[in-house]
Amino acid sequence: MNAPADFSLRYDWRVEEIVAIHDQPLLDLVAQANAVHRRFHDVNDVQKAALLSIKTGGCPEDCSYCPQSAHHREVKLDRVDLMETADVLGAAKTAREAGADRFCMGAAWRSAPEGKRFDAVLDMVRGVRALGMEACVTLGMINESQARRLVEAGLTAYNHNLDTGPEFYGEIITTRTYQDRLDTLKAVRGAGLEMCCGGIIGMGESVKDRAGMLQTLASFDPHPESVPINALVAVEGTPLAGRARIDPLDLVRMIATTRIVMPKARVRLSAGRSSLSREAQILCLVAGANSIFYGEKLLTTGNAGVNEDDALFAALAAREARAAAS
Ligand code: SAM
Ligand code: DTB
Ligand code: SF4
Repeated sequence: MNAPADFSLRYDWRVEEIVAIHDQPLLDLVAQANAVHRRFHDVNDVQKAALLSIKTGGCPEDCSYCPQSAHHREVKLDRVDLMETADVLGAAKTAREAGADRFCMGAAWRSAPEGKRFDAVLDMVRGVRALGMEACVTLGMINESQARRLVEAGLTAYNHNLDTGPEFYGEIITTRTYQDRLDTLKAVRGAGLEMCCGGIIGMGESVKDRAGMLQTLASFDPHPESVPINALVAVEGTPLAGRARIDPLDLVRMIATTRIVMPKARVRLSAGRSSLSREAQILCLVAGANSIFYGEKLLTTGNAGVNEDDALFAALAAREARAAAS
């Protein structure tokens, strides 16, 4: 059945409806997602977002996928305290020169601290904005006052992921509840910040769990402005180290479904991209992804190489442009 594309914005999706979208024949799903994508976006606009870990490791949370959790003692990772502002801004400038227009800074905190360290993050945000880039931070939980100060510093968006559906969540994280995450997202939205919120596939969850996460995200009005979809990077020493890599077509299905239920969002093809072929990545873009993390490193793990990404973008360009470049 080739369902006609529905271009309405809905906030009342049911999990069963989302599962039905996700499970339809792949070519129907991709065609439907691409139609929605074309209706709401310029498909040639694929945003490059750079990512930097500004405070690494030693996190008190026990997220079982995460190499930065202090609970996973077998992980080989050097802890690094909050970086100097000048070094962060140097990295942002380099990323801008390489073609990134969004700079995302991640800190391994349970919740954002107060005092000198929070003030330093505000300086980083101001500095990134002064470079003419979008600025996004992910600092763990924040309260309304911190969200307001981030807005005043010019922050574009706050990233805080739901990670998975509400029913599976407790299998992955025990130190912070789903409701804690929703409260942080409420503070983000309440302050007028753009919301960047998504999750991870490949942790052992079912399609219903994936749909449960999308249903929760799509019940925000307005929908999150950006939705990162990560494929698990199974890091040695974490409890999920033994998980098999997902089938790239599962990622395509997840991205297409995200695009259909949240038509206006920037859907970011995030962690796990380095193990995808060029063609699988292009299929993700056809299915509605319109942003990638660009740069050799994610937070602590490797990303697709910049040379490969430049080749990917060259392959996407018009033939005349490709000929001129060669
Ligand atoms: N501590 C902050 C928090 O959790 O909100 C910010 C940093 S945290 C590393 C940001 C997100 O990265 C997580 O919510 C998760 O979705 C993603 N992530 C972390 N480790 C990952 C992994 N091994 N594979 C895929 N995604 C991962
Ligand atoms: C998101 O959803 N993915 C990014 C960003 N938001 C902060 C982080 C991916 C981290 C992958 C594992 C690592 O490199 O440590
Ligand atoms: Fe800490 Fe964030 Fe990693 Fe969880 S995902 S352990 S909160 S850095």
